[in-house]
Amino acid sequence: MPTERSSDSALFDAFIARYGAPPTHVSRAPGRVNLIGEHTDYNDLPVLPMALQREVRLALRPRQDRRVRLANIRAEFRPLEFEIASGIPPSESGDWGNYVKAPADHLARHFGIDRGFDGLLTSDVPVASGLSSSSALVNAVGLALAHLGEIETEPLALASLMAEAEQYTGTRGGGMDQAISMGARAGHAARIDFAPLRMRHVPIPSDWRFVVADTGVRAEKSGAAQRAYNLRRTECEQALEVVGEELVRAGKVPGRPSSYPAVLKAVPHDGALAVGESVLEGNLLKRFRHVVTEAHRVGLAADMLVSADLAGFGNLMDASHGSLRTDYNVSSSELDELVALAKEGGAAGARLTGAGFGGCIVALVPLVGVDEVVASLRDGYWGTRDPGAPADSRVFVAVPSAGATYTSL
Ligand code: NG1
Repeated sequence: MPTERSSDSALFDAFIARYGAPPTHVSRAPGRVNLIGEHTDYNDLPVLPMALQREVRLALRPRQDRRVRLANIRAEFRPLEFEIASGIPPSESGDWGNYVKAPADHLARHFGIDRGFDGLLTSDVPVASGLSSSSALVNAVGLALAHLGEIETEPLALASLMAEAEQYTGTRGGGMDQAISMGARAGHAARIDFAPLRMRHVPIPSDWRFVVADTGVRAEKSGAAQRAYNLRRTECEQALEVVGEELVRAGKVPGRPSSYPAVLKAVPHDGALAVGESVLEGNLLKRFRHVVTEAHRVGLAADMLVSADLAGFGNLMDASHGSLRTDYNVSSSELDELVALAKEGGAAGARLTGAGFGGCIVALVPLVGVDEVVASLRDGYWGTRDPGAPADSRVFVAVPSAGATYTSL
């Protein structure tokens, strides 16, 4: 788990040692923690994440040709070389190189970019932990390629392109991670809506803290977790189709609604749940119920963030976790254990964050209670499992950070 980001000087020294010349630019993109709104983004329903202080940092030097040569400062990630083109052959499933090829392939298709770079990267976003290390990498590389290709785009437009680009890796993800990593504002969370992508920044009250704790169980998006994730998306699409047909039959809409927002416009929240319960069963009903109730919780939570209602926001996080566990079936015994420990330590609310199947939880804690919650998570979970692990990488206080930047050295 890459939990130690190298300092800039160590990164630059290693760059010179590798390529014989100093880097000229740095592209950086943060990971994120999603506060509430899980598995809603690919249904075009809202989310409420914030960017983290943990990030991918890419030092680079432009080339005059189409070649990309890229290495990770950690030797276990094999160096990568390829030519920018539309239709870049993917590396084997799960290889980190696919998160580099994804933006190159997509920007070549859309803008014909043809300028490569030599690069070296470092990251302290834990991999496969629900903190979006993948989109941080896609964004850092995409931002660099967009600059080298002299593409004029707004951050949110580039984020949309990066969300499309990441489909190259085989995960049918939504657009939350690329959007918050590209567009976040320091000190703020953001309510993000989709189709079209919109972002409303909301300041986080000064006495609220979000504590992140890692189960240490990796949810690799190349194997079972990817299949389970993609299956959830398909189930949501199937549920939407059945509910849409029922709305037409009942005369509530003239034609079958093609999206969840269209369903919720025709029959808001309770109405949608009632229709779902009348025509769906089994997993399709469970998935539909999670998605509709979670979207409702996001709306309420964004308002509670504005009114600094800590107890109310915490209750919504608890409800979100319950729904993800029983209706969406993406929690695990380790995630449930961390959630319980956070609550025992005094958290106002706690839930799994990201896709689930392992990874991290996030807990909302009043500033005065942070030490107790952190101690409960560290001692209660990590104390018995892996006492030697660096404490900061397992349980940490999230700092609401700014989005991606590209700078000349
Ligand atoms: P994580 O947990 O970072 O793998 C994934 C998706 C998001 C979103 C969440 C669940 C990608 C890149 N990210 O995030 O779009 O659907 O799961 O809310 O696929």
